[in-house]
Amino acid sequence: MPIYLDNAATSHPKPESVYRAVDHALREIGTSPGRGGYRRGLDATRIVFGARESLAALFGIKDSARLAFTSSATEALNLAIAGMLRPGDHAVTTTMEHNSVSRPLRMAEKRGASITRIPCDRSGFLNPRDLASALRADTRLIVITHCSNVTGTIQPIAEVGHLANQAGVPLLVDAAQSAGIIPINVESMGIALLAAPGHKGLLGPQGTGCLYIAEGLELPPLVVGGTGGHSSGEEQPEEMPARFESGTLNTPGIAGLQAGVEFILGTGIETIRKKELSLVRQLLAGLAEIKGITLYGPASEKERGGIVSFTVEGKDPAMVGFTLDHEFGIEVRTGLHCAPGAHRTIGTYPTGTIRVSPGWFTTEHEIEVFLKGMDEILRHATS
Ligand code: ALA
Repeated sequence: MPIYLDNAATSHPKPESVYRAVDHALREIGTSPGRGGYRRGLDATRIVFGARESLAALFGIKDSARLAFTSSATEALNLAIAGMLRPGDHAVTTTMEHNSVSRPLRMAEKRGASITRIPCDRSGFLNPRDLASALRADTRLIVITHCSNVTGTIQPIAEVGHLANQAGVPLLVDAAQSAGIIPINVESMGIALLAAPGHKGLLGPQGTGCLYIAEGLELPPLVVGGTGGHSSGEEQPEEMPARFESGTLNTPGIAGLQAGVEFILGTGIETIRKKELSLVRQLLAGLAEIKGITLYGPASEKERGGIVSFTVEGKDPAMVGFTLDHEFGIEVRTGLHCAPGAHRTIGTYPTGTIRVSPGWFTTEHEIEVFLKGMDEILRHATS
């Protein structure tokens, strides 16, 4: 088996309970949630309800009905950004965002919204003071990634949340690289909208995600249609979460997602974080010893999620990735990682970086093998 170090793209493998939950939902339940009143239909509804409750417990959400399932974090971010911004509105974001934030914002801009993009420092950090001075009377939204998918930089979300609450501006957090990896509490962090993918740190299958929408926030759905209830009405129902869940939900995916979240709750997010920190520390220390490697992002692992990005002097990141795969059986992601602004910020545009992202199932031995591989690649490069 190859050594998989691309958990920032999709976590793999999954806990056994995730595979079992998907299989059970697909094979034994197999029906649509919220539709049939027969017993298996109700079982499908219970799966979806249970998953909502598990996610709410993980993120400190008081009312799980405020959480809508989506097909991805990208869909959740599109729903939140398109729903919150109208022509003439202003939004604030950073230069470290993934395209799943910056492209919906660009689209809103083309429709008449204005966007302020706050430059981050070379380690990828936002200075909350810059954010405070960017807020205007017409600012309707702050959008920020919790953890950069390029550098792993963890932004000061609680501080940003405090500023946002003081200014009365909703804060939308892209938790693509933090959900299931770094503790998140929407209440204490002042998060009004939280977008998360199911297939990364939450250990669920691809094709799953969710959006938390705080009580009192009104936004239109992206997609309307059948919701299982209120069938006689011509208009989309107002109530959560049906308002944002038209069409048959991905029940097997959601069943797997719940099993992933339950695995996290059972293991403890602090335990998961501790293990990732130790692997990231090992990576940072090992790479720092290899001559010709430049590391990006915060120097301390404590200020990072489970991501380490680097470049190799005189070598295209794509070639290093190819060699790691073909000669050492190690899978990493190379290039721009769909976040060109982040690379402009840290100085690695346009070729990007080599990104290593361990996960819960990564071992110290696998990191050692990777470091040895890098050492060999560098020695060949200079011999
Ligand atoms: N956004 C994912 C990544 O960073 C796919 O790789």
